[in-house]
Amino acid sequence: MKGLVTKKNAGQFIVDGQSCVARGNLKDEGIFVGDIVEYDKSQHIIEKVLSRKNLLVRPPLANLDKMIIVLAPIPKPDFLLIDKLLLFCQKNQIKVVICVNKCDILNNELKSAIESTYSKVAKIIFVSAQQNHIKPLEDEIKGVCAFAGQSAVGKSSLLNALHGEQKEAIGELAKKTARGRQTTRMVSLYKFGKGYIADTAGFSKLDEGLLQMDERKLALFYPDFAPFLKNCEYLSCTHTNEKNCGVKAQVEKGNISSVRYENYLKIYQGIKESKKYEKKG
Ligand SMILES: Nc1nc2c(ncn2[C@@H]2O[C@H](COP(=O)(O)OP(=O)(O)O)[C@@H](O)[C@H]2O)c(=O)[nH]1
Ligand SMILES: [Mg+2]
Ligand SMILES: [Zn+2]
Repeated sequence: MKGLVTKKNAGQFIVDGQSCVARGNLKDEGIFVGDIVEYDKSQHIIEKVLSRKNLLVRPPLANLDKMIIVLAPIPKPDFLLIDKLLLFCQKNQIKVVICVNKCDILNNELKSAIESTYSKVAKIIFVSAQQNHIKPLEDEIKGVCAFAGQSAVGKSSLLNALHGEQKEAIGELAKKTARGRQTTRMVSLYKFGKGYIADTAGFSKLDEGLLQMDERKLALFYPDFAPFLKNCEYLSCTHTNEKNCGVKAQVEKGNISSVRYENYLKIYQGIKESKKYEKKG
């Protein structure tokens, strides 16, 4: 039988609603929530973990299909963080939707700023957890989904709104070990409509080191730069200081968002610097 791991706790796994343990030759640490496993239904034993399309470390979650990047008018949107999250998803075959929460207090100026920055990059939806206007979000839950975004944008509120009455102890899952040490926060998956949603409000930070990419390849992960890369004079153009750069030309014309481009330069520099640290050890 194949099944999905939806919960993990102290050597116990929930696979398709059944409590299972891992066969002796499998390490518990090698099985994650989100894993598809082969298991013996009658003996409640996990036999094998199938290959994953991605694995996130913090919070620990395998096979993420879609990241819901939440932003809001308050706190002021951190477009650099959003761009890093978008890159991370592009690189790890994770679909994204940009979910603008608190649309009850959203003004037109910010709405158009968000749209002009991201409409060529991702689908944008507008919701309000407070007013229970969450239908556009419900429609996006397919496969394994998880929230990301700055603190206080309303990730927990949206999760609660989705859960409705069947509210779980969201946010209270941090557990102490017997030794009193704080363990990594456990993630669980909850069935929701056609998919699952992770009860995590993680992914609020992302260091360039985590992106683990070659800064010279960075632009290849920008769908909004893609149509113009062929206009660069040099094949090896990094779109930073070169003359006759197709990307820079379109930033000047307003066809590429200058916010996206400025952040591109920061991330480019950030990746270079994170590599210097790695070399120094
Ligand atoms: N006006 C408004 N406030 C909201 C909305 N959703 C959440 N909030 C408020 O935003 C604050 C942060 O919400 P929370 O869910 O804890 O954010 P998280 O840190 O991303 O999990 C709380 O005070 C919520 O009441 C909304 O749709 N509209
Ligand atoms: Mg929260
Ligand atoms: Zn260029």
